[in-house]
Amino acid sequence: SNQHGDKRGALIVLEGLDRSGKTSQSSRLVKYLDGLGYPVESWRFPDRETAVGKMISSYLTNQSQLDDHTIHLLFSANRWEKRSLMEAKLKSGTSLIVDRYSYSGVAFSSAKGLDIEWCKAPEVGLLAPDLVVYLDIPPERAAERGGYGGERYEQLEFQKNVSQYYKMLSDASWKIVDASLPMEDVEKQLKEIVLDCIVSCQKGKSVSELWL
Ligand code: NYM
Repeated sequence: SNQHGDKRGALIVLEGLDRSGKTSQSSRLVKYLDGLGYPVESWRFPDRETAVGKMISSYLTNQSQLDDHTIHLLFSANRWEKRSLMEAKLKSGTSLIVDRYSYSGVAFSSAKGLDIEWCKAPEVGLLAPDLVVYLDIPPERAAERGGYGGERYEQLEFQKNVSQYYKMLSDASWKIVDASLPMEDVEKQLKEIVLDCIVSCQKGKSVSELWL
């Protein structure tokens, strides 16, 4: 039993290309849900604070070089090291809004040419999201948004390739939001979709595992 009457939290993942607005939208969502009195936390992957996360961060900022398979497994390990805390939070009634998850892992590595099934394998057994929201934006539009920050992967041609892999990974359960709309419109749609999910998880839907 937990302090929220045994109601579990929802695992909600935001996915999308770089500069699709995930980070701004996730902080708006957390403020909104918090205001409504729902226990909620904002998470992101990679989590650059852990030892593994520091290796990932140094790779992304071009301070280190790693084989494509190696960095893929580090991204996955970075999710595995958070799995038990994630489960505990959900069970205690806290919902998590997660900026990127396994879908980023598979889409970005597959876009480099790694086999998609090989990429999915280390994700098997991680917690399955209750909801995946895809912030859909044409790669060209995303690239126009104040430019990229200069990290690895932040290049138009590569992002086009990533978007193809996201399309392959998506299924009918994903909620696709047009992320080229004004921020306020995206925000409004997200609030509705996410609130619905939190309410339905409270009704007792159990937590499942990847890969679905
Ligand atoms: N990325 C992120 C991956 O390649 N694999 C993963 O598993 C995850 C979680 O890292 N370009 C890529 C996508 C981004 C980059 O993410 C860093 P962010 O959201 O910019 O910190």
